[in-house]
Amino acid sequence: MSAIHDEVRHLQAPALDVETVRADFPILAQTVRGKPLAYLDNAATTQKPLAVIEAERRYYLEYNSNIHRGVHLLSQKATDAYEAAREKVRRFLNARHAEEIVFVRGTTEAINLVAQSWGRSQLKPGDEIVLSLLEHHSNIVPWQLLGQQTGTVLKVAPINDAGELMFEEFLRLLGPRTRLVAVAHVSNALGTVNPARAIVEAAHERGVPVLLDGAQAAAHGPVDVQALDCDFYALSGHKLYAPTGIGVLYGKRELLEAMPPWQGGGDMIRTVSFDKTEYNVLPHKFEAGTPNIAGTIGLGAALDYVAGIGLEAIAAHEAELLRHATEEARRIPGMRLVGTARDKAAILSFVLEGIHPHDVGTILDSEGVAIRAGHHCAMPVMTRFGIPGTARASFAVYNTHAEVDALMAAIRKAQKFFGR
Ligand code: C6P
Repeated sequence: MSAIHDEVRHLQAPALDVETVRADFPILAQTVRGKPLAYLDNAATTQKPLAVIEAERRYYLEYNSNIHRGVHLLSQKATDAYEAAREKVRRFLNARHAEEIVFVRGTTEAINLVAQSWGRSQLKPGDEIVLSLLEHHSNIVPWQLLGQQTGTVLKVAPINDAGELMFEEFLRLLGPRTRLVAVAHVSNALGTVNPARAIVEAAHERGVPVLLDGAQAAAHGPVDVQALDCDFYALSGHKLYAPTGIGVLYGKRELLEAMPPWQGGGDMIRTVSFDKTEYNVLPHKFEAGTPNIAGTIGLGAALDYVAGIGLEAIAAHEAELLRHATEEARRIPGMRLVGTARDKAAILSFVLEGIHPHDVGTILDSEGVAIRAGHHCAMPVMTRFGIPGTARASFAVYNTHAEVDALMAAIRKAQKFFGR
């Protein structure tokens, strides 16, 4: 993975005992349509380890209560666990301050928050936001909505045939009206790792802040927001072994402090009268209403779990799975990889000649192999390659060589079924 992840490859990552890891995920030990499940849809969402399920269960069984409100013991316990999770996220991202960590529903909400709070308060008609062609719809549509509200304009950096950002073209788009760069750290459709550090450096040289969409990066290698020096970083817990409905917006403190709240309600205020409301301090200013307390505690447990294995070890394991899968894929006539960037995360997107990706997905499912098929909420990427969609296998810490082999066997079966 990217500049920071490059270093990872050279570290002597401790070997990962995948069978021990799998024992933490009982859901994997099932058969699907009479075949052992090979769950290769991790870019959509990962499975949850027992430690995460247990953390949520314990919260509901032992100290379910609202936070930041009650003087009673259960509320204090819930508040402590919630704020402890914030500190775990701070450590995970190596953020400077815990107030820079805002809990949101996921990456989508994080980006919408920046668009509606920072964007709406800062930007003027004709101001430009630079994206890449690799973006997920969650990093396109919020900026289009902002454009309708404020008159801002999108500029889109192209990608080459390998699915890599064309860096020179990207640089050319940074002009006097550029106010923000918002790009994926890792592409969900192709697995391309963007040169995040170089993007930030180039943007900062021109005084432009950068938002990184880390939805597909955070589970696959260490992320250090201080080393990246990005201004905003968005991620989803559910792609990181945590529950659904919880995610994170990291923002540099001075930026978050200058931003107005985007939702009003309880917890985000200090005083309210009908004449005037005084807002709460960071990060509570952005956390209106009762949050996903159980999910946040679950996210904290997931980060502990990942730290226990080590992100370097996870990155090395997944790199090996991707290497094996890529090598095997190249042996299959009629199978074409879409996205062959030099720097790729744990995603194998492909098309089979003459077979619609949805049909590929259906046949693979009948073999117990779970993948995603379609445009992956990245339609501009599909348009760029002139295809309706791809079949996408995506790997996680618990996947095995045998599962990659099951994927390849199922692909050959699909080809046979369709007479290819
Ligand atoms: N991609 C996939 O199968 P949410 O839905 O808010 O947790 O994440 C949105 C999102 C934003 N950016 C990127 C790069 C993403 O990959 C995703 C989610 C899933 O690829 C579901 S569409």
